[in-house]
Amino acid sequence: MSQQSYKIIVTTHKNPDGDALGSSIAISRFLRKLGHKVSIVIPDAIPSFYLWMPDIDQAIIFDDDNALCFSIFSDADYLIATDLNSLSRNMSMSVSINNIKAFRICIDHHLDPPQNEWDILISDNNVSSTSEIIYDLLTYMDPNLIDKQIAECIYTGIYTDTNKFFHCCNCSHPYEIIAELIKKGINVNEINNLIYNSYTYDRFRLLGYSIYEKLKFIENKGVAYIKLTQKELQEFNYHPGYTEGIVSMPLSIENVNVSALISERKDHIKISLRSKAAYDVRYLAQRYFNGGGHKNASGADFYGSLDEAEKIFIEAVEEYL
Ligand SMILES: [Mn+2]
Repeated sequence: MSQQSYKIIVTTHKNPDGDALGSSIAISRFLRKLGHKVSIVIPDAIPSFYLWMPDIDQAIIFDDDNALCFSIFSDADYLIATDLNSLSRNMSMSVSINNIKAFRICIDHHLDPPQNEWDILISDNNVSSTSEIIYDLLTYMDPNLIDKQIAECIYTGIYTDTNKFFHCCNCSHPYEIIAELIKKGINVNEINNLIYNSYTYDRFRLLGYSIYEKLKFIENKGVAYIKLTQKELQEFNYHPGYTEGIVSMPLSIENVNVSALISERKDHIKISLRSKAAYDVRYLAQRYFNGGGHKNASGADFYGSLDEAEKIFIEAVEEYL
C-alpha cells in the first residue's frame, strides 16, 4: 500500500466516544504519513470534551454535510471502520455506504461482527479497546511513524474505553502500551483534565440531578437505573456527550451490579447499560432491546416510548437477574 496513494475513508460509530475518535484519527494520521489521501467521516456530533484531539478539525461530520460525504464515499478505494463492527449501526449513513465500490476493512473489538460485511476483518474482543488493536497494528507496520499526536489518540481510546482502567481485562498489555505512549511525549495529566475535568456547569448539574432526583434502586436485584426525559435534558441545555459517564455512576454503590441510563432522544430512546465484571449486560441489551456491545458495557436504541423502555428493562431485570 505504501508505494501508491489511495483514497481512503476512515469511519467509526455514531455517538462517537474516546475510542471511536482515538482509533479512527490515529490510523488516519498514520496512513496520511504513508502518502494516502484520507477522509475521516464521523456519523454525528463530536462531544466538546474531545474537540482538543489532534486532527479533529479535519473530521467531516456526516450529519452536517451529506452531499460532501456522498462524493467522498463514491470515490474511495478503501473504507476502514474502527470501533464499529457493522455499518448498519450508523443508520442513515449506512444507506449511502451500502453500494460503494471501496474495499472494506473492519478493525474492532465488539463481539460477533457480521463476517459477510467485510473484505478484511480484524476483530478481537479480548482487548481493552480498538485503539489497542490500532497501536499494535501501527507498531507492526512502522513504530517510527507513531508520533506524539497518534500517541495522544491511542491513549484517549484506551483510557476512556476502560473507564480510566476500571474495567480493563486485567492484562498487562494496555499498561505496557501506555508506557510506550508516554515515551512518545504525551502528557497524561493534561489529557485526563481535558477529557474528565472539563464539564460545563450545566452538564455537572445534570449529573447531580440524575443521581439525586432520578436514581431508582431495585435493591433485591442489585440494579440501579436513571430515566431522563427529553425535557429534563433540555433544562440542562443538553449538548452531545452530556450524559456520557452518568450510567457508570450507580456502580459505585456497593450492592449494585448492573446500572442503566434510559434517556429520551429526538427520535428514539437511548439505553446504556453497565455492569460489574461478573455480570453480562450485553445479553440483556441484545435479548431485550436488539442492541449489543460488550459484556460490561452495552447499549441499544429503542423505538418506542420512554415508559415502554423502562417497563421492558424492569421485566428484563426480573427475568434475567
Ligand atoms: Mn471501543
